[in-house]
Amino acid sequence: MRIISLFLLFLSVTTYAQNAPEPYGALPSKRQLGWHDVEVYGLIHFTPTTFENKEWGFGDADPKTFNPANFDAEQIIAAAKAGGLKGIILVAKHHDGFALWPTKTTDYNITKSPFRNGKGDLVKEVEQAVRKAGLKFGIYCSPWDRNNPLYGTDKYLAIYQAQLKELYGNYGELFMSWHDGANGGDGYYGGAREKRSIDNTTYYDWTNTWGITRKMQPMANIFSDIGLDIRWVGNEDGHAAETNWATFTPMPPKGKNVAVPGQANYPESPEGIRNGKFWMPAECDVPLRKGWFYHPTEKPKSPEMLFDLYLKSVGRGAGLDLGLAPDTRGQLHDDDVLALKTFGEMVKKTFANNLAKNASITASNTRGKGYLVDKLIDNNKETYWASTDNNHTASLEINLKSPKTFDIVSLQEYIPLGQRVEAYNIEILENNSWKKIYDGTSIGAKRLIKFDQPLTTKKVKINITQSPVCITLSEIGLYKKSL
Ligand code: FUL
Ligand code: CA
Repeated sequence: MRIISLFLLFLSVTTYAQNAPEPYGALPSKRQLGWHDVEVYGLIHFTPTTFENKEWGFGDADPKTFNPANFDAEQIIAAAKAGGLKGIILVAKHHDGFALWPTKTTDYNITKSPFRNGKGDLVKEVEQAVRKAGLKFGIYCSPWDRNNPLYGTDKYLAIYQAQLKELYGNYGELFMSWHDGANGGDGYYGGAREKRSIDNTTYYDWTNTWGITRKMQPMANIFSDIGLDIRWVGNEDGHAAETNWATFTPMPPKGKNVAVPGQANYPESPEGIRNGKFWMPAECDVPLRKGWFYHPTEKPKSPEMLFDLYLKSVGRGAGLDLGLAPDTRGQLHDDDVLALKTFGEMVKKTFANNLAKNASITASNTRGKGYLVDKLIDNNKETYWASTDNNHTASLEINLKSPKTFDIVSLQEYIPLGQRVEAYNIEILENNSWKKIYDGTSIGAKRLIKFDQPLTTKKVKINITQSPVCITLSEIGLYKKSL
């Protein structure tokens, strides 16, 4: 009797599609899932500040200084695409206040420059090149404006909001709206040349300002240092902490009751917060060169270094936002083009061949039809293996059939159902016994584990040792770094 019922249970589990696991904790929105797909994107800084060889323009540069000898959006975007970037955010207005589009909101804009004889729209040119290349487009419009005479008064917010409306209304669908936290301080302010401080908890009325974003650009992920859709990782070095949760709870600073941009930097930003209230994955922003703007004496990071940052950002479930700095010609320097190209090839070649793709995998537990182990190596992150509801630990044995040499293990959770795994380890079979080679914590959207030395083995085990609920894994990969 017992045997028969066990057999029937086996039959029903393997033959009939099982229910999907219940989601766990804070979940990503559709908009955020779109952002996770992008993984690596760029942030272009190119304003009069480039021509002043500065990082922060004071807001007093003559618009005539904005005079690129040979601006070429397609050159910049082609280089970005070769680097594997899948999105581009353009700084449409930096702290210096110069608008790169023909705005009605301020005279301090591109029509007052010699660019295209005052008839140009650099935002449009970049947007068109980005779309032509099949990339996603986003906008950065600095709230702090060191040129505007009204900055610091109660009249400025309407100007900032009108700028956002122009940008949201005229350049197609945006994947990101990037809101910087740098706020107030000294500036030109229409000639006043003084210091202006604002109360950043109230001045920008973020609730209503971001209401405009939601209404006009529902698919735009709002980035700010304290999050909303995407949180700042807490440094501008391009990496997340080794344990990295996509969930977060923005907390007001001491003595305040709201958390608003410009106040981040609390210790939790790099790691996120386990069981935080919101899905707010981290963006790791870092300039390709030393500065965000082009400076002739600086050099781009090496492809090796970029690859390392990729492992420590995308490979920790975060996004990599790489600063691109066109030079005074209005193009990326040859050194940058080469660094991007080599980095792009490194990522592409390394991850082209999953050495586990023909493996046979056995799981200590499986939910059943629809969630079988074949889903772990079907190169599709929308399909996943899952354990049954009451199995919160599991072991996956990957039989590679013949010895394979790899130095990167890749794991992905099925994040539409939340971030579930809290601890796992990896073992390889060496001289007929299992040897532990790694102990890990968070997985999330993607976890890339890089080993200093290549490992050769016929069998690998992934042991999920801690999870509050049943497990979902959408992909497992073994790779050998190329180049
Ligand atoms: C910072 C700004 O102050 C920098 O100038 C740059 O735009 C960077 C991306 O964000 O906070
Ligand atoms: Ca899959």
